Amino acid sequence: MEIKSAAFVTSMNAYAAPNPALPEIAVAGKSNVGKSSLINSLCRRKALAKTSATPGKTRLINLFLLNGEFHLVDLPGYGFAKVDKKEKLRWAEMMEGYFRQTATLRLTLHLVDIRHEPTQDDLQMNEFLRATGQPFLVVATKADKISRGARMKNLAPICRALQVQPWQVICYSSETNDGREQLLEALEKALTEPDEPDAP
Ligand SMILES: Nc1nc2c(ncn2[C@@H]2O[C@H](COP(=O)(O)OP(=O)(O)O)[C@@H](O)[C@H]2O)c(=O)[nH]1
Ligand SMILES: [Mg+2]
Repeated sequence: MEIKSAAFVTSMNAYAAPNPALPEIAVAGKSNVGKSSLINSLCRRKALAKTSATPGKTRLINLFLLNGEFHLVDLPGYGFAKVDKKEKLRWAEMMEGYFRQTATLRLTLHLVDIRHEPTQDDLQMNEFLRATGQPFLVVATKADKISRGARMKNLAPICRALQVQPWQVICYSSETNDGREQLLEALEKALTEPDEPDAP
């Protein structure tokens, strides 16, 4: 799949199904893991999604329209240490509301930093995706920050924690666009074969 066009649609405090309700791909992960950067890299745009060196900035659900065909949903990040209880609750309500109300979600990209073991929050996100039966794909971000040789070693604890196989994880770099083709293929598959039944 090629990304021929990408446009910002809207920012929402609480998810309301857009009209028209196109297929959706959601991007979830910790604050600062590289969600906005991945969206920009995927769309080959410098500042379509706002990136920030300061974690915890994106506290809204941002919607982007790609190829006029599907929505990319930039979900608010979690795990930002400085937020208070009220803010955490607000985050949980937004996320819960999103997954409850979206009827067209095809795939959630769960981003984790390739350099670190998943946090308690990452594990909770993983459990949530499994519990709700959402198809998800683990994307290990900032792959340019380690050597290629170190990838497998770094992936091992990530795979163990998130209960996926190394070959199911896409290593991604928004700096070098490494992993971009592989991710586009996965998106195309998710968008064109949404109801593929599980193997018997
Ligand atoms: N080296 C490197 N830095 C990255 C990559 N992705 C994101 N970053 C940096 O990490 C910080 C947070 O990125 P951002 O996309 O705003 O994270 P978000 O909070 O998950 O949306 C920014 O300073 C980015 O420049 C990557 O693939 N490689
Ligand atoms: Mg962001």
